[in-house]
Amino acid sequence: MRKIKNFILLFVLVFGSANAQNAANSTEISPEERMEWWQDARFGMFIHWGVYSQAGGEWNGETNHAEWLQFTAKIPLQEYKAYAKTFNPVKFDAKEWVSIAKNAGMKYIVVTSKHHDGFAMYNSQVNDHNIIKGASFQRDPLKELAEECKKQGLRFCVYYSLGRDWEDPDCPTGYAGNIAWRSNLIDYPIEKDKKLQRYLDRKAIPQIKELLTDYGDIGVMWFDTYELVSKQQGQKIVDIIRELQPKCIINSRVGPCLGDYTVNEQEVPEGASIKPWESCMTMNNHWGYNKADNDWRTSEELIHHLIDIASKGGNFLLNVGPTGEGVIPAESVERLKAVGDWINVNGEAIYGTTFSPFGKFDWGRCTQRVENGNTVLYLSVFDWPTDGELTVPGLQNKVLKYSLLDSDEKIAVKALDHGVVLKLPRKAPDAIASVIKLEVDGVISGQFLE
Ligand code: FHN
Repeated sequence: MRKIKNFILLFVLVFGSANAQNAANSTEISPEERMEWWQDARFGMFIHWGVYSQAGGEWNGETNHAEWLQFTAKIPLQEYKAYAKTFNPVKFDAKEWVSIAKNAGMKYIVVTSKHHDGFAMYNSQVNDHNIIKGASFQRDPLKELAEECKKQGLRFCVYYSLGRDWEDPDCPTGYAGNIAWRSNLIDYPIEKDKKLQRYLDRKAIPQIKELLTDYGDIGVMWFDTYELVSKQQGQKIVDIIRELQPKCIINSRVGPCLGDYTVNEQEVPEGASIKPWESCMTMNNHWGYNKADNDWRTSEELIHHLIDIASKGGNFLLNVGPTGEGVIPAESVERLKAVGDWINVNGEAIYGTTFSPFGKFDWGRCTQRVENGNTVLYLSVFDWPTDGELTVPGLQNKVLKYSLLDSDEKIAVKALDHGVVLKLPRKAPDAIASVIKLEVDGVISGQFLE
């Protein structure tokens, strides 16, 4: 079995681009061509921002709410609509948000166009439950973000809550058999009368079409919580997207067994995968803004997650939850600056690389890039050896070039029977992760972890 996996690994690494080129000559777009920019990008910003953000997690003395505010605080729809009317994020600045993402080394942003509350954060013509007609803001933040992304060279992508919508009367829920578990039973208590197709036809599909028509190139349609959406209903949505924007990537939450890549939420898989995948993660414990939540992941954790995910062939979608005034919390900005400082020096170990041919090392992680028939390995060392020696078990290929990414100090390489040992400076160039670059002869058909 391992020989088959190694062959697939070799084929993907060496011939993937040829396949994309063939497709580029035809009118069809191959999956490899569609995914190319995204797999090279490796790192994006997730933005959970809506009416709920102005509560900062607080409601009637409770402090653990966030983007689920309407549901968890049991707010009747009319009261929520009245609350939405007060939403006026006067400090929102698309240029500032996109600059923060760009300086962090992020290559795309995924922003909530409509979360489970059914409130459109853009100028939707489908109904008045949106930021133009249903709030005080009178501006279209998605339009501003789309334009700013284009100016700064990031891909603009949108999140859409597909199977949960607490504004629409025909949105039943029941993922994994949990009937009505995430439905709005306050305003629409008779679950059995709800017809999902009516909601899809009346609201979801028209809004998906609006987003793919009025906001320029959409890098990814990031669907969430498909709940009772069938594979057939999901496939129809995929077909609509392919028709409107063939290059738009679709994640796996558009329906059962559908989509261009797999989503992992708040976790990093143990092993690598040859298929495209993404881990999305919060910086504290909430997606939407919660002012009481000060349980922040450290910058070191975030940088190690980025490297670990890339070493397994995945993308890292890291979330921010801006305030009701439209400000990204200082704690998030501080961490994103630290990630940006690291990636500014070591980005070539992340962008355009793919999974480690060796799996994980106990001292850190490895990413690789095949160039002109040779392999460039990036060893990201989390635990720098105190004795100045680092063993790379399993590396049998001849080492042609070797250096530190973040230092001019010299290193040495010595071949062993089943790997190499590197002689390193006593002090790590970077306290969080120091990168050693090795160029080796040929392609490595190492072990491949599923
Ligand atoms: O319920 C949502 C949640 O609010 C958040 O949007 C996450 C992001 O992936 N998705 C759902 C939970 O899986």
